[in-house]
Amino acid sequence: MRLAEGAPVALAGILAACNGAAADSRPAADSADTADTASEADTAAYDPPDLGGCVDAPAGPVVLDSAAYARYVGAEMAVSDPDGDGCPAVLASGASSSVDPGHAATYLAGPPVASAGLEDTATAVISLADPDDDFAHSVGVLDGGRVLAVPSGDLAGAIYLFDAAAVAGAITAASASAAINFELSERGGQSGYDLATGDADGDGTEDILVSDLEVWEEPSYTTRVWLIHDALDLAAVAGKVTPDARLLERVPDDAEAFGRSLALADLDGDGLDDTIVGDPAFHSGTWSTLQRVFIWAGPVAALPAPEAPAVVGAGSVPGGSYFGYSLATGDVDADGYLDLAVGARNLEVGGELGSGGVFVFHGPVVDVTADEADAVIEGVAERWGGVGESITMAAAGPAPAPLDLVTGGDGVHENAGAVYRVPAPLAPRVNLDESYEIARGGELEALGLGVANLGDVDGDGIDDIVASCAPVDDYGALWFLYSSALAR
Ligand SMILES: [Ca+2]
Ligand SMILES: [Ca+2]
Ligand SMILES: [Ca+2]
Ligand SMILES: [Ca+2]
Repeated sequence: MRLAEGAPVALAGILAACNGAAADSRPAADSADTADTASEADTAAYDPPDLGGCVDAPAGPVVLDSAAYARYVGAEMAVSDPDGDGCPAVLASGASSSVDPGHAATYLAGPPVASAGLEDTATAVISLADPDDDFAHSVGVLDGGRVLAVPSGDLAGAIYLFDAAAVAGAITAASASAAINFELSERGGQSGYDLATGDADGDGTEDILVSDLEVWEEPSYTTRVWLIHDALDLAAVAGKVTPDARLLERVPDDAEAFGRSLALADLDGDGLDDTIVGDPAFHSGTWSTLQRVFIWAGPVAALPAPEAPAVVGAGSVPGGSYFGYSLATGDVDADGYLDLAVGARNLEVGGELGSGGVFVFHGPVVDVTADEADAVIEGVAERWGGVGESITMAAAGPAPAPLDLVTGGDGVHENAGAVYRVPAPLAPRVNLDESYEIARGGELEALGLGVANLGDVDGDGIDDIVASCAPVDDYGALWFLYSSALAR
């Protein structure tokens, strides 16, 4: 079933519990009580069609729950197919917490056909964190299959690279084929807060962008982004290497969050990847108006430092909206130019602080402001709803079809969280409501912490989505939102 173009996706009413079975009951006030039994009955009765994909999806979301206290599992996600079977899996980084430390790991899982435990289902678990580590590590994919993982804690300051064939079973730093060092601040911080891969210097090989966020240097937080060239050459060197890494920018005074989001993509349309760094400025003691996205036009080669970058500014978006908190790139309007989506998870909508939203700019994108956005998606008017926490784009049909815009709002419905899918072609202004929901979390589950495009794994021609949730005082989970399953 194709999603109707130009109309809200009529997939509302899907409810699942982070720690329970999926159910397709309406999200009514009493639905939580009946979710488990309804799910079992519906799943048993449903005989899914063979669509020629990797999975025959049962009706409704398929949920992999973590049994460890990994609240932020899936805060960072990448999609890869390390075993080469043609069916992509998700690499989801997780973090432990002070309540139950020692479980920070990156899981390789899915695509599943039934809800299960994440640890039972994962085909690989990469553990790099020290036992006291609080933070997720970033994850990425290089050269189509090799896995990059960036820990914080004792192992911070290096990107560990695992050959695709090695990404199976229990994995530690000792299994890495290489460790690429980057210089950390003496004060540490959230090393590897985000990571992106692409060809920043235009030499035909992939490079790595990695950020080091929340470094406290009196009187404010300092954040840094490193660009590491020639990652594959470095990967060929056994053991630790220190690359030609460069500091893109450091902001010692403004308490910025430079590097909260990163991307490498050709936004100005010259065929060369551009280096994109989001700075939602959320560390300011006062709401900063400096929230923005920087774009260095490729090629960003070796030293000397690049010229002043182009800026996607917040325009009249009020300070404190966290414009630049999240980023996604893709050709949403199918005109051959990549487009940019910028999340502002704290945007005020309908008088409600923190409702959130997403701004979409059609490429070529150079110097623009949010006031010139080609599409504005406003979150549901709910205080701290957080729409724009996460963004991805997803095809609703064979290329070169326009792309749907998918975004998570982990605070909506009083922290149940939800994932929204806005169908292509994007209207200039979209006010999200329940008709755009493709999944909604249960009580305090904070679904929508992360979203990623899995590709079309159920074979119906429509890209499928994986989303993560970070429940309050509970365990995290990954939700697989197959288009063929949600359309019923
Ligand atoms: Ca390169
Ligand atoms: Ca370019
Ligand atoms: Ca475009
Ligand atoms: Ca699909």
